[in-house]
Amino acid sequence: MSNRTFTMIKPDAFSKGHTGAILDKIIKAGFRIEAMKLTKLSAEKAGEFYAIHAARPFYGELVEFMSSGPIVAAILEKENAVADFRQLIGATDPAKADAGTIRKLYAASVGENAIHGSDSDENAKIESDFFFNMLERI
Ligand code: 3AN
Repeated sequence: MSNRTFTMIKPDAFSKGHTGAILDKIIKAGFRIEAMKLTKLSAEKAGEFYAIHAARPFYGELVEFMSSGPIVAAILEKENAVADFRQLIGATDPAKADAGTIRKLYAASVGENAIHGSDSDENAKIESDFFFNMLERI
């Protein structure tokens, strides 16, 4: 699964109409879209996806936000995908994100931060499998 990462355009960025601009940046940065879907997480599914953060004080807020509206989920392919994509999206807190990164451009706060990117090859595979089956990959 190396050379692949998983992303979600989060409900804040989707509802503000940033999906097209964000996908354009991702493609221009050299990522190939291997699978993609517009979907909406139930609170139960969002809770499952973020189960690793269940003990964190912001977990309830995170689950509520991630199930509040449509998201775009995708599997992306590129050499060194996980690290390169984390660089493209910028720091979790948009105030600390580098100029030109997706979070700097489109995120409002650490909670509503526009986009998700897997933090390891292992999590990229787990997260991709959470959203997509084999037949949905191109
Ligand atoms: P990243 O998404 O950059 O890997 P994580 O894994 O630390 O960041 O956090 C996962 C998600 O939890 C973040 N994308 C963000 O939406 C949310 N989050 C992280 N820290 C906070 C916080 N202090 N308050 C609210 N939400 C947070």
